[in-house]
Formats: sequence, structure tokens, C-alpha cells
Amino acid sequence: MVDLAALEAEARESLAEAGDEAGLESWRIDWLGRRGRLTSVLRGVRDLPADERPAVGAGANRLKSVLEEAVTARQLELLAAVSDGPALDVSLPGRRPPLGSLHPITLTRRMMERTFRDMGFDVVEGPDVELEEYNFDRLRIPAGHPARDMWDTIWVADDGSGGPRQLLRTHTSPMQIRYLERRQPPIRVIVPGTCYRYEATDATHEWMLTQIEGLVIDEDLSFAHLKGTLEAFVRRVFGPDIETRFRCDYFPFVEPGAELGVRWQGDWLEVLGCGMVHPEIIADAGLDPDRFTGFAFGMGVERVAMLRYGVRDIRHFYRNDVRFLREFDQFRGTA
Ligand code: FA5
Repeated sequence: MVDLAALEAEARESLAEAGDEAGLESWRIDWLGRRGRLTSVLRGVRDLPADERPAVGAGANRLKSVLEEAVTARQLELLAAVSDGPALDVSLPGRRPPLGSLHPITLTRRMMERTFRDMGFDVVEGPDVELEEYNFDRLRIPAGHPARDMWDTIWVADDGSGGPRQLLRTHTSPMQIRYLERRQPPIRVIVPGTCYRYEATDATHEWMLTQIEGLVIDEDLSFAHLKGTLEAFVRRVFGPDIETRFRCDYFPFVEPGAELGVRWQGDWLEVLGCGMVHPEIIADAGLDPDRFTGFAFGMGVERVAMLRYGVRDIRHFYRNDVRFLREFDQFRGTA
């Protein structure tokens, strides 16, 4: 006589030991599979003496459905354990995605723009791909003029259409001409933007740089206005103790021309070129140079950023080394 009760106890015991889906599957094969223990019992019923057959058959069939229910229950139990376990603790706070911060040049450029806005300047932008005419000729830098060497140029490939020559602007000064085409004095505008020069890099020179051009045209403006404006700007950006110096410099589109240097690591760092707008440029704009005068300047944003953040090599800015860029996380929210 088959002891169905002992069989059930044994089956339940081994089911309790099945701890995962694979364990359940092998238990199913052992007990309920085609060659499983219970299946063999059921198969053996027909060989039993006739008087035992009905009881054992009924008992084994009942045990089969009992075990099928038990394995389903065990499966649900295991699933519940997994979803309640630490892997899916829905009460944990979410993980904060890493927050980036603005690039130091963007931070600096925005700070400079804000400073000029506070001083009453408008802000406009111009094209990076510029016509030779605006970048050079109309700024009084004709072909062959030695001043063109100061801006070693990246030219846009000639498409053979015979159209005007194009280049990546070497400075933001072409926007002086473009702005004068559209506006009448009084003019007080700055033009931030990227410039490109085909030149070797070093600690203070990059081949891609950001400039902020300034143009002011009105009646009776003198060099004193230029100096006053730029010194006020420099003090606002670097504090009242900053040491500055103006020196004569030459740019064909201003007369006289100057550069402004700032004391940096015991030396002087040139941060901008400037000067009084050349009377011919004022006349070319259809204005009377005896009535209107003005000044212009072009400053290097990377240079200002170097001074502001104590960066010793300009090339760090565009190397995209996150260890360098992360240093500016502390300035998040200051732009
Ligand atoms: C100019 O580009 C003139 N357009 C500036 C100007 C505007 C003069 C209006 C008069 C009136 P310069 O080449 O010196 O000048 O450049 C101006 C500033 O840009 C420099 O003082 C410097 O701060 C920055 N700069 C120039 N070349 C580089 C470079 N390769 N890398 C980083 N900054 C540069």
C-alpha cells in the first residue's frame, strides 16, 4: 500500500527548500513531471489489487491537485519576497541625476554682458562666417595691408561661384560696420561672439576665442569717455584695486588706438584693444565726422576668465577635461 501521507509530507518539505524559479522547475520535474514521483504512483494504480485501486487512485489524484496548488502558492511567495526585498524598496528617495554647470567662458561672458547692460549698452550678435569685405576692407584693412597679418585667417573654401570671399571672422569688429548700416546715433552696443585665428596656441593664445566688441557713437565723445568706460568696467569686474595700463597700439579702424593691460602674475596681460572710431568709418556710415565721434573696443573673454578664476593656461578652456570643468560647479548660479 502506498503511503500517500508520507509522500505528501516529503513533497512539501522539498518544495519549501526551492528558493527560486529554477528550484521550482526541478521540483516540478521531480514530482509532477512525466517520470515524477507522483506520476509513477498514478501510473502504478492499474497494477494494484482491484480492491485497493479506487482509494489509492482517488488519493493520488487529490494529492496531484494539492501539490499543483502548493507549487503555485510557493511561486507567488517567492515573487512577493523579491518585490518586497531591498532591491525594490520604493520608500528610498530617488537618485539625483548629476547636475552640470555652465562653461567658465559662458559664465564670464554673461557676467561681462550684464556689466555692460547695467552701463546702458545693448547686446547684439553677428555672423561667425563673415565676408572678407566686413572683416577687413571696410575696417580700412585692404588686401596687402600689413595689419592683415595680425589676424591670420581661416578662409571658407571657394565654391567656384565667383561670389565674395568668406572667412571665419578673426574679430568681432565687422559688427561695427554692420551695426552702423542699420542704426543711427546715439549708439551704445556690445557684440559678444566667437572668433577664429589660424595661429599657433600658447598659454595666452587660442585659435578659437571669444571677444566682446563695443561701439559707442554720439556727439562730443572723447578719449576720456573711452578711458572712463573701460576703467569703470574693469573695476566692476576685478575690484577697485586692480592695476591697469593703457598703451598706444595700432588698429587701422581707430585713431588713436590703444590696448588695455591688467596686472597678472607679476606681469601684464593684454585684455583688449580700443580706440576712437576712425573718422573715415564714421563718414562711410553716412554720418558727419565733425559732429559725431565715438570709441570702440574688442576684449578677450578667455583672458578675462583667466584673470577672474586664476587659470594659468588658456588651453584648459577647450580641452573638455571634466576635472577642470567641475571646478566651476561652485560658480553655478552666478551667471
Ligand atoms: C582686435 O581683435 C581688434 N578687433 C580689437 C579692437 C576693437 C581694437 C575695436 C580697436 C577697436 P586684438 O587682435 O588685439 O584686437 O584682440 C583683442 C583682444 O582679444 C586681445 O586683447 C585679447 O584679449 C584677445 N585675443 C586676441 N587674440 C587672442 C588669442 N589668440 N587667444 C585669446 N585671446 C585673444
